Amino acid sequence: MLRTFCQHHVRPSRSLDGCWSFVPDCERTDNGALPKKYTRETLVPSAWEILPGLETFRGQGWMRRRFWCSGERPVRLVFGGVVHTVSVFIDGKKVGKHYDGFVPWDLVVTGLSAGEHELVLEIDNTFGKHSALHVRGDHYSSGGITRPAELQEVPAVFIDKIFATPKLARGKWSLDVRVRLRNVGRKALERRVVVSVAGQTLDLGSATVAGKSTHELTGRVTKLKVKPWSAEKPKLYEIKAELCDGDDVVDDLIDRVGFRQITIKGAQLLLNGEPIRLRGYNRHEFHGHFGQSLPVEVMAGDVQMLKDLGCNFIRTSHYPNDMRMLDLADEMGLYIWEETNSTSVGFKHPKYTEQITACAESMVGWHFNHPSIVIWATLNECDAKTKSGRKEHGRMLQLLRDLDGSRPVTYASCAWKEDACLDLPDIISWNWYEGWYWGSIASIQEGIDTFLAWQDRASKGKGKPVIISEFGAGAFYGYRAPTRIKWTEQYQADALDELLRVYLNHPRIMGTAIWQFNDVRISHEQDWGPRPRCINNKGTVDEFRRRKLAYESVKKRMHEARKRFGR
Ligand code: ADA
Repeated sequence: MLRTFCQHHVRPSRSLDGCWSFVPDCERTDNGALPKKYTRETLVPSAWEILPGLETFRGQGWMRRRFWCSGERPVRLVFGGVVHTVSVFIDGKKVGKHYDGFVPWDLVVTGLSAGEHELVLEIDNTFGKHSALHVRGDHYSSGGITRPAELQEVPAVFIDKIFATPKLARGKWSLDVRVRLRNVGRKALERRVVVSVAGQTLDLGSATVAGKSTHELTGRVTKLKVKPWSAEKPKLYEIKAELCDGDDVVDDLIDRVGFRQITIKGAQLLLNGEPIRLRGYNRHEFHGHFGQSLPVEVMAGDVQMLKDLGCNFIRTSHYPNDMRMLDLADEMGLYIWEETNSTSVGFKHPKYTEQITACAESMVGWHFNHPSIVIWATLNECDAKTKSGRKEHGRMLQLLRDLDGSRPVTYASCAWKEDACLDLPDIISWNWYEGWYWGSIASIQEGIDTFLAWQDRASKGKGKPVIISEFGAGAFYGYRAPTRIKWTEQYQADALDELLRVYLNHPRIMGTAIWQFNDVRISHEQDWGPRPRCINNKGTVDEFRRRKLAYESVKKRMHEARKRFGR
């Protein structure tokens, strides 16, 4: 299942998860366009690095399965994530392609006859001119169908997306709703849309949708009697859009909304008018057993651990997350900063603009309704110093605002005093590694005080809310020594204890995201001294979720802050 809940009562949909045949290019013995022989059976979703012999495989792989359709309607294939460049073939004919492993995407195929068909995905996880966002770096770029996939049978005009924005005015909630219809046929067709949410029904009226195009119907649901959503009390409501042809309901889409509004007042972040402080972690989708394709059980376990730690916040470093993770955050209550797939990427890469723009559009388009997402972000540690870098930061932040004006936007900077973009975001976010890459545990307080005093005195970011979007220290799981030196679990525990003592109490800091929740594999092609085992070792838990000593220091500080702050 793509989500943790059922999205259709009317539209037939079937999971494409399960066993697929697979052949990587290093095992191919034929040289036709598509393979004739497949060497392995593998599970979808999964990362191909879990297959014996392919632990560091980077190349092309083909995945094949059969599917059945009724032949009565167009077939829509929806993929939660395929890493990272993919071409799709049905019965040997290319029907579509996609780039970027961290966003959902779909493909509609018309004219398929009733019965069985062959589906083949040609997947490429290599780096190069074709890939601006998946690059070698401090997290791994996997390969394969790493998130769930689904087949739906849709009518020629179907409901593509619901965009719902809750608004709070004078203590009353309303919901602005946009429903996007998509016509994959040639003929213009008239359809009506009815939306229901929290016991209210709103008729959005009818529209004629021209062939091969989309059309949006809009409306506002008022007089809602609803409870607000917050990380502490995550109350969700189902929103359902039904598509009517005369009196018949011919298609539907169900999503969920939470009534919350995130605003900024001076240097504060407000949720439903009340100040909030974000306390939590950067988290990579990675596990020692499963690579970059996490079973939902691991996601749920992570959320439970984060709650146990007293956290209320995750930064989805450094890419859009699996929709099931966002569903769990909605359900169990976590605030999310979600960001585009863009860490230290080069703006001059030939595919950069096209691919990052598409990534932002897909991220906001598919994840729009998650109440847990309270911040959109982009461009982690990219060029924020030069004129051209400033232009690109401005373009991307504006793009996010244009796609959704209801959430603040930011980017995480390591350009510090040379950052030329601080007037552009709503929130200033610093990756700041005092006590690890520079300074010492003893200099943490003075280091941040001096830096933030500069920010508020001399920078264009003065007075804006501040998030310390990365800070931390490395430790090898199991390396304990009375010396408490760097890389021991003790050093990490001491450093996080002091970092959190200072940052969680700092009057200027509205959000803290420790780098990082779990240890994460990095690209093996990256020859980095400080990454033994090809792992970034700054996790509070290791890649198997085994707790390091720092777990207890973090838990103590986070709970203290939660009690002091009152939420
Ligand atoms: C950066 C980067 C992270 C990670 C971190 C580290 O700030 O954003 O992805 O590489 O440093 O561990 O050094």
